[in-house]
Amino acid sequence: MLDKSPLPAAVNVPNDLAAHWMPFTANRAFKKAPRLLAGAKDMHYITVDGRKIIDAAAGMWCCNAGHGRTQISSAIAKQAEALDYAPPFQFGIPQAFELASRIADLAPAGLDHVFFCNSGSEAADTALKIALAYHQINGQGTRTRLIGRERGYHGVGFGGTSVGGIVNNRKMFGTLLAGVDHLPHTYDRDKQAFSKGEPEYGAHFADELERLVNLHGASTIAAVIVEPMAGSTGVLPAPKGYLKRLREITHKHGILLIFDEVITGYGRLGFAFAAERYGVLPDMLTFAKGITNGAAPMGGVIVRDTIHDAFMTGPEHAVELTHGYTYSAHPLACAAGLATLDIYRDEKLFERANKLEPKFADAVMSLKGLPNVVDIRTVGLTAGIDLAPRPDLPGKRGFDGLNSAFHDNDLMLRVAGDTLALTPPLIVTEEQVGEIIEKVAKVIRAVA
Ligand code: PXG
Repeated sequence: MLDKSPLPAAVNVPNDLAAHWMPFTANRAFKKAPRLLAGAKDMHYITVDGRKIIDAAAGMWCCNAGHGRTQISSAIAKQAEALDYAPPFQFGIPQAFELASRIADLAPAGLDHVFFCNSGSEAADTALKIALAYHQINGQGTRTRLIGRERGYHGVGFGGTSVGGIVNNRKMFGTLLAGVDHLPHTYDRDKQAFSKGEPEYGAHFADELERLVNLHGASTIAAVIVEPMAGSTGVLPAPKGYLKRLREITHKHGILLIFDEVITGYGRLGFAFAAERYGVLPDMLTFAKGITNGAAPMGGVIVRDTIHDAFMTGPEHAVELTHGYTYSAHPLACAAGLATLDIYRDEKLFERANKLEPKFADAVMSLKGLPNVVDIRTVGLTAGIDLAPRPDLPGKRGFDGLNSAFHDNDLMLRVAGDTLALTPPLIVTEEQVGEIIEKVAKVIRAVA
């Protein structure tokens, strides 16, 4: 029951947790043993009871430059004073144009235009809608089918949920978008277990797209969307050669290729974007999270010049793409984005992640042999550690791990089912990697 009695005059912590229905959270368990945060600086969170928790999750894959970056918070404050809000339809702010140029500059050549929104989910839905609209104005309006991948995650909009491939995210929500199909996921534990970086085995999973083309006909398929590294499903790096092959097949059949780089963008894999790491040029690339270091909501789609230019026809007074959000290119998010990109550049954080990758991979692999560890995968500054599920209660071991980490080991990590995911800020030091791994080892033993 909601406690409506008046609160004491001064409280730091809400004394009633009922009203807030938390997203993607086990609400009842949380409210019995809350994990409440009050502050953050560099590599650490501070809990409401004053404990210092090392952040092995970059918040939620967002805070690549670490926490409490005053350069970003002062940019946001300054912007809020100068211009709180400006309508993004038919009006603009200089910062939005500057940020778009800088993002396009970071992206591989050819990806030159940025459409802003506020989250990864909106970015995925935006990219899918641009794909459909592009084919329509390009005289190929029969191309309406969207292809995702099993175990893919593209947020929670109807488009992203439809092309997504995580059953628990789909099964409660009806029939979703019509005409969607899925590639198989790329994970085969027997052939790939304990791979550092891209597994040797699995490029052929891309050939399944040929099968879908044979089934549906290329002229009905608009786009394929994949994460270069599937994050939410437990860190599945692309097998060697897989993305190149997907590019060849999409190209051959006139199908657009969309990389969802919401997680892999802004340094996570040691490059500005995974497209660069893999030398593959998609037609569109979505981003969010790291663009503002998590300090303000922002997402977007980077679009190939040819696709953008195809829209720039017709009478000049007419809107070219009937899509956008009240908060597209919000001034506070633009300010945060510009300050964040300055930090990434000045501190060479992408290169730093790249250099640290082999040591990080070795450190995580040292957990092999601990109880229930059935696989470990690493790529960039990210790792997934699969724990054998408890036969009676799948997901319970992972959930207990989350709690053991937070309550007993002063560690924040991400959990996907029974997989522990590590994805620390890119400022993490080698010593801190060691500290994180020691704590993770304790967590794994605690849930054995
Ligand atoms: N695409 C990808 C690849 C993502 O990882 C989204 C889209 C959606 O972004 P928004 O901003 O709408 O949430 C994501 C989000 C986890 C975890 O623990 C990952 C995400 C979100 C929450 C938790 O792995 N990714």
